Parts: sequence; structure tokens; C-alpha cells
Amino acid sequence: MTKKREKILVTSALPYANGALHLGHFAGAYLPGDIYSRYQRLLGKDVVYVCGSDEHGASITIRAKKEGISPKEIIDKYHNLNKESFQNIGMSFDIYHRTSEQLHHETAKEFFLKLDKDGDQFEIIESEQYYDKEFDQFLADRYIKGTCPKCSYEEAYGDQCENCGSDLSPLELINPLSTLSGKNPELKKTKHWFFKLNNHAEWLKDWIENGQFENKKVHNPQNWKSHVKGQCLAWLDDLKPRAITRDLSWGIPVPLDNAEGKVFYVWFDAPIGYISATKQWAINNDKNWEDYWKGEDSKLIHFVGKDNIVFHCIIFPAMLKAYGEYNLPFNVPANQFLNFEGRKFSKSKGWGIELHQYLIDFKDFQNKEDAIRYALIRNMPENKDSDFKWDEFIDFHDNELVANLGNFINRVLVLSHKYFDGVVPQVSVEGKVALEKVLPIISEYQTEIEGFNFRKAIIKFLEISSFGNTYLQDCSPWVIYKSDPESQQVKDCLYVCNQIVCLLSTLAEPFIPFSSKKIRKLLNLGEVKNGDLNIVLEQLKNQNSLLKSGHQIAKPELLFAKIRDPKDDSRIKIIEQQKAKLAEIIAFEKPIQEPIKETITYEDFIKMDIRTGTILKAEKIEKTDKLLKLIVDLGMEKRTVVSGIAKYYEPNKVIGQQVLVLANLAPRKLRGIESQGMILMAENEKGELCFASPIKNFGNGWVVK
Ligand code: B3M
Ligand code: ZN
Repeated sequence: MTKKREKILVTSALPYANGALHLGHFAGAYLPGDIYSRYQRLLGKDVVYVCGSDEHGASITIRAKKEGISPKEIIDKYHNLNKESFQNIGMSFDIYHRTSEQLHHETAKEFFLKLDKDGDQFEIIESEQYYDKEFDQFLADRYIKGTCPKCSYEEAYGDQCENCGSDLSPLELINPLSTLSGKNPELKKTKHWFFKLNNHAEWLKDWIENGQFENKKVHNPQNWKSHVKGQCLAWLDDLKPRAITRDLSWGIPVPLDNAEGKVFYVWFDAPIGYISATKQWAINNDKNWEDYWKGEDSKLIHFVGKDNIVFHCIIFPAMLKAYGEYNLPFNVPANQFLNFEGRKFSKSKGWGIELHQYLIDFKDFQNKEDAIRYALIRNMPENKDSDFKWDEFIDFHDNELVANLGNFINRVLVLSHKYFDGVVPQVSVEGKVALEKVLPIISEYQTEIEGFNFRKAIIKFLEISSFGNTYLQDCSPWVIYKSDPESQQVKDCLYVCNQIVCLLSTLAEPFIPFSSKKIRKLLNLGEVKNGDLNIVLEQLKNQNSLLKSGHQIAKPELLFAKIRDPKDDSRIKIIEQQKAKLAEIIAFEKPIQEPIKETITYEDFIKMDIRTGTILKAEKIEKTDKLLKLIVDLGMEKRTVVSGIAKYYEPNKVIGQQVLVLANLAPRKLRGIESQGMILMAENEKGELCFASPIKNFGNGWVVK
């Protein structure tokens, strides 16, 4: 009897179809879901990986207004853009659905009606909300701007202040303004449906903290990330009923007679979007969606960024429980945020890079998809925020993908062709034993992926390739072959190396699927298939071949090419262009201007004797990291000057530097050294000092006037 395959339903947050995704989104909620799904498929699990566009809510109508087109045009535009970028970067969704689809509207309505029929899930509350008379509409929180009551920032939104991060309600804003008419909105009575989330606090706590649900252990809380649990438990202390309807014209109409003009709040219908996506997938593939959502042998895993944790760990589970029948999420391994070159991604400032733009800018870059996937995994914000840097991107690529993985594979292929015409050689019984050493590393690789530690897992992957490199180097078949071309040691070595290359092609697939495909092609093998990792493990444990002796491999080809290549600057140029874009943004930023000082007279000015000079000597001063002792040639004499530039300049870098010196400043002692003047420096917007010496090649002792 064949064992029933375990089902895993994987979701990644449904991106709003109001803009393009950037690398931070990709690293946060998508790449990890893809790695996990691909890995579970390799183990032969019955994986369904769903995603799609979130196409409702004020964020869509606001963008439509900005671009001067209809909401429908907006969602079509960004749905297609994001869907295409995902495809091109190798996301392996089984379906990429849309919440504007009829099937989703029906599913969300049905869900609501079941909860409504229950009688105890919702209450209708009447309250006063802001209303724009000119536009004849109630204002969603995002449509109201005003002054933050906490930090006085004047551009705070009705739901949040982006300056101090406070959660706000529109009524708290000082001087609220409608973003539609620009006028002060008025308050008007309206009623809304509230989900009584507070009724769910108790079981939610037991479920999150202990993994207990309805007298069953449904997950192990130790496998949940601590930052996820922490955020949830803080919320659970203070659960209140939450409005799940809005007065908007864009969205899913509330299917009740007494709810005219109301639509569902976007966060009510969006997670139901995972269900409708699964339904559509099941229709397309002749499957039963309920097996995945309700089956006892099915696990639900949500991949999201940290800003979506409460929706996936508290609100949606409460909705699922209120409905009944559904499984609760087995885990929500949310990621923290990725920053970009030291700052937050910002669309308005142009800081960061969008996924589709990356694919365009890097179109001529060999392995662009895997290069970025690899760099983002190596630096994934799994448990704390992390920072993407182009220099690190280059290092990961050149030192790891090229110098370790690519180099190993290439050497094996080249040597196999050189000695055996590309045929995997016969191996001796003792020869195979070396392969046993990879088993514990594979096992660690598996543990890390299963624990959602993808950074560690990819290092384990690399460790196998390092093992291969070391093994090959230790054998040095090129030495033995010279004296004995028939040597069994040479055969054993290249047999083992070929097995490792084959193993790497499988283990690479969840992370760098494009390279996995290429390696397979070089080995003359088809693409990795579902269940392949099980087969590979079985073969290794039984000392069977992954690649049989006698198997013909293809001609070697380089998998990766270095970015820092002295003979070909095409790749480094692409990156330099990216850096130049950032430099330009910084250059155009308004520096924080110091206010102009009090007016002085010409007489005041000419009191200063500023001379040109050259630094002859520079040394650090003990017990301070700020000061350098400089000897400056002022033409007619040499001066000792103590200058506070040690943080910005190494002593040996400033020798020969031409400088401007205030030569008639009264001497003073600093750290026991008499400073006889002052070097003029300019301070940039970051507070760093650089030499004020705009003129080039001047003589020493010239007077500045
Ligand atoms: N669209 C928010 C976001 O893209 C929201 C996620 C919905 S997941 C059901 O971050
Ligand atoms: Zn504020």
C-alpha cells in the first residue's frame, strides 16, 4: 500500500495590485515561500502554493486617482506586472489568482454569511465618521490626513503616522483634511459590521502559546519564530471588535439588504483570497480544495512580512475558527524587513529597486535570477531586519557562486572530459566511502530548511560544494594521472566528484532553480522532479550511484562568470550604474542646512589669515580616536596642527594633501600638544568632514582672500 502523501498548503501574502514589488517584499514573503514549497516538493509532498493580487481597498482607489485612471485599469496593470516579475524570477506558485475574480467575491460573501448566520460573530455599531461633502462619500482612514497628536507631524494618515509609527484613528488627527477635496471633512453617522475578535482571545492564546486547539496539539510552539509569538501575545492582551465593512464604492458588496453602499474591509476578504485561489487551482487541476484546507493530513503555512503578522496569526485564524471546519495555520514564519543600502525602501524617494526593474536592468547579466535569489537568501531578514548592499551582492556572487560552487562543478566536468571523455568512471568499493561524509551535511541542510532558517540552509548547501573542492584538491587526480593514467584512485575521485555535482543539482533547486536546471543539463540529466530528494537520499544511504558509471555527461560550460573580472567589465558596470542611481538620489537631497550665522563686517573677515599648505606628516594621537597630529608646510614655516579628522582619514592617506589653514588662530594645547592653527574642513549632510581645498595644485603659503 502506498503511503498517503502529506499535504502542504503554502501561501505568500497577496500583494496589493497598486504598485510594483521591490526586493524587500520579495525577500520577505515570496522567496521564502518559494524555497519552502520547492523543498517540500523535492520530498514528494503534495504541495499547493497559492498567491495572487489583493485588488480591493483604499490603496487601489488612491493609486487610481493619482494615475488618473480607473481602479480596474490599476489592478490590471499591476496584477500583470507583478505576475510577470514573479514568473521571471522563478516563483513556483501553483496559481496566481486575483481577488477581483467572481469566484473570490462569491467565496468571501459565503464566508461572511455563514458567520452572520451564527448570530454571535458580528455586531453592528453606529458611530460618527468623517465624510467629504463635496465628494459625497465617507472617507476611508487613508483618505484623511492631518497632524499627528503624538509627534505633530503634519502629514499623518487616518490610520497611522509614518513619522513616529503610531497607530491612529482618524478622530485623533488634529486638523483632519480630506485627501479628495482638501477640505476639513465633517462627521456623519454610519453603521458598520464589527467582528467580535475579543470573544476569541482565550483560545487564540492557548493555540499560539501552547499549540493547543480543541484539546489537540496542533503545532509545536517552539517551531514558531519568537518575534512572531511576541507580536501576537502583545496583541492578545487587548483584542477589540474590529470593523469589517467600509463605506466605499470599490470592493465586495456586503450581501445583506440592510447594508447598501457597504463593502467588506479589504483585510476581511484578502485572506479569504487564499481559499478562493485554492478553489480555482482545484478546478483547473481536477482536485478537491477542501482536502487542503480542511483535511487532517494537511498543513497550512503562511509566508508574510512582519507587518502582516496579526492578520495571519490572530484575525484570519479567528475567522476560520468562527466558520468552523477549517484547519488553522500550522506556522506563520514571518520575516522582518529588508533595508536597502542602509535605508528603508522608499518608492517616493526612488530608494531601492523593484523586481521588474531589476530584471530589466540586469537583462544582460548571466544568471541574474539566481544571483539575486542567492544574495537575498544569504542575507534574508529571518529574525531581524537586514540590509541589502550591492557590494555584498558582488561578494556572495564572486566568492561563493563562482569561486566555490561554479568552480567545483567546472573542474569536475573538465577533468572528466580530459581523462574519461565525459563518461562517469568505474568506482571501487573503497572509493565510494568518501561520499558518506556528505550525509550529515545534507541532514543539517534539511533541518535548517524545515525550521525556516534559509540563511543557514544555504550555507549548508555551500558546505557540500566546499567539501567537493577539498576532496578534489586532496586527491589531486592531475598529479596521479601523469604517472599512472589507469590509476583506480583517479577513477574513484572523479566518480565521487560527479556524484557530488549531481547531488548539488538537487539540493540547489529550492534556492537557485535556474542553476539547478543548468547543472542538470551539463550532466545530461532531465530537470529535478518531485520526490527526487528522497531518491537521492535513498541512493546515498545504500551506496548506490546518483550518476551511474558509464553515464555520458555533456560538454563543460561555465555556470557563472565573476562580476569583478579584469578582462570583462560588463557585469561590474551594471552594478556601478545601480550605485550611481543611489549616489544621484543622495546628491539631490536637500542637505540639512545650518542656519547662516550672524552678519560680520569685511574688517572681521580680513582678520583671518588663511594660507595654503601641504600636509607633510600625520600620526595618530594616543587614547583618542578623533585627533591626528599633522605637520603642515606653510611655505615660510612648518606648523604642528592637531586636527579632528581621525575618524575620516587614515594618517598615511593625508600625507601630501593640500589644505587651507587658518594661520593666525591663537595656539592652544590639545592632548598635551600645541596646535598652531586650524585646517579648514567642510562637513557633509552626514556630519562627515572632508578637506576644503577646491583649488588644485597650489603652492604653499599662498594667502586666501
Ligand atoms: N495586501 C498587504 C501587503 O501586501 C496585503 C496582504 C494581504 S495577505 C492576505 O502587505
Ligand atoms: Zn506621529
